[in-house]
Amino acid sequence: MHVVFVIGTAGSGKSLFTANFSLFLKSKGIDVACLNLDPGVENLPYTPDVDVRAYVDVFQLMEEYKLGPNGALVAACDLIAMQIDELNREVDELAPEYLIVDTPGQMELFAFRASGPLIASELKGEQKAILYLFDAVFSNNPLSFVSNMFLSAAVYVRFAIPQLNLLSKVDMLSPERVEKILDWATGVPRLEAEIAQQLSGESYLLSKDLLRLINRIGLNFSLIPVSSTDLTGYVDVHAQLQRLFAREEEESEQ
Ligand SMILES: Nc1nc2c(ncn2[C@@H]2O[C@H](COP(=O)(O)OP(=O)(O)OP(=O)(O)O)[C@@H](O)[C@H]2O)c(=O)[nH]1
Ligand SMILES: [Mg+2]
Repeated sequence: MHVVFVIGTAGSGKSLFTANFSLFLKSKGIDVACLNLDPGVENLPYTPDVDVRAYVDVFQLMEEYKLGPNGALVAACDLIAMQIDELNREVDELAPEYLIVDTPGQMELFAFRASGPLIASELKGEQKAILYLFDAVFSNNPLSFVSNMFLSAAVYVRFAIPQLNLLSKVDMLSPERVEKILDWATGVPRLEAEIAQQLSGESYLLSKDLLRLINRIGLNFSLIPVSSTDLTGYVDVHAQLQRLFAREEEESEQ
């Protein structure tokens, strides 16, 4: 089983991507299941095959422990980690080829607390990958783009799972803007030049240093442009996932 975690900032398109990418894989004859890990979501654009909301009720937590919405979400994510055997049992029964995992809207809940990486490592699956979504609208300026690179790098460091970076919602920008962002992703000097144009003094030096640091870590930020309304880029995401899983398999056999 291939497990694919879909992670990204709030509203970056995780749930719609989960919905449509799973339909895309099904149309290729692949057996797919969707797991919803977002305990606070009210409406989903797909029917999850496994749903954490069956195990934790955010509204009940708010009532019972007198928590606010964020406190209840934090508690819910920690409780999910305790239900991992149940989730694995449900997934085992389905035994899909691909399990697409839609993660909580508030990325920090999943990525930066202990429960997220624990859930990711305890979920069964021979091979795992993360798809990190760069929201195109939120990346449409060099400084926001660098912030997103940092978030993506932080996710990579937290999970230590092979990761692909996607530029989501590309239909919301002009093709020229999309090209520009894709170009920043692979050309740090060009991104640096844009930052130099927009900033000066301390802010410029700090951003430049941060960017060089990310570059030195050697992460690959080349982005796969996707749109979940036009369904563009899905073929590429699937191809790159297959390559990534094949590489993992080869490495595990060595
Ligand atoms: N135009 C456009 N809109 C999109 C795309 N993907 C998602 N959206 C819209 O963006 C909004 C947020 O999408 P979701 O899929 O709910 O994003 P999410 O990351 O799951 O959001 P949270 O879980 O609330 O953080 C919805 O209104 C979607 O219809 C896309 O590719 N293009
Ligand atoms: Mg969502």
